[in-house]
Amino acid sequence: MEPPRFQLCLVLTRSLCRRPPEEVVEGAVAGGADAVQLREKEETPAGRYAWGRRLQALCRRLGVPLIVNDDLEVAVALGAEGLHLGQEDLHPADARLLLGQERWIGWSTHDLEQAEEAAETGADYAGFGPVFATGTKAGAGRPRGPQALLAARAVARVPLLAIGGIRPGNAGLVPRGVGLAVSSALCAAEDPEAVARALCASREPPSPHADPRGAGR
Ligand code: TZP
Ligand code: MG
Repeated sequence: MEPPRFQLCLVLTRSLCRRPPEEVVEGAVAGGADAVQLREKEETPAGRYAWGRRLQALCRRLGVPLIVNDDLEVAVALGAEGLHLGQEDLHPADARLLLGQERWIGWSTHDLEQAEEAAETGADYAGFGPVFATGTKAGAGRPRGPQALLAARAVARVPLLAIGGIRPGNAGLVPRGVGLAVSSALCAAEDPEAVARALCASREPPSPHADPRGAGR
């Protein structure tokens, strides 16, 4: 399978959502999100699966892939398009044995060594972060910053997704060619579509007619 080149992945946790989660998904996708990750750390596998069924139906209707965080069994049971694993989860090479070649595996990385190693694990893409300070992930550690992301981009041989504290005001600091994975800025938004639109606009080269002072935060 071709590695995924996501522009904006909505990392969806229902407890963070200000609006009904389905509306967050619809808004984010309307604003340019091209993938959804189901991230429900507090759920039981049964609860994750039940929510996953509903979320998957919505993602299919909207035409975006669903990636399941952490839970290989739920990813397999759903037939989700992908599985996202952290450093303390099953190793991507082991997950691959069960998941097969037709599903994407993402791997969270936090330093250059891991970013470089991602391709060897068989991961199809790598997250890198936290780039900025985040309150969403307990123990995420110090922000790595955009410079580290730039260095990670240079050594990773898989597509990279920046994660951690990304919002419209700082997304422009994420280097070109690196996608965005965003949770709270989208989930907690009053208007997820507008936030997604602003995040995606940060991925585009500046228009020659743009106001040089920039727009928005
Ligand atoms: N991994 C590193 S930071 C983070 C994860 C899952 C949380 C991202 O959430 P937010 O709210 O976009 O900072
Ligand atoms: Mg995990």
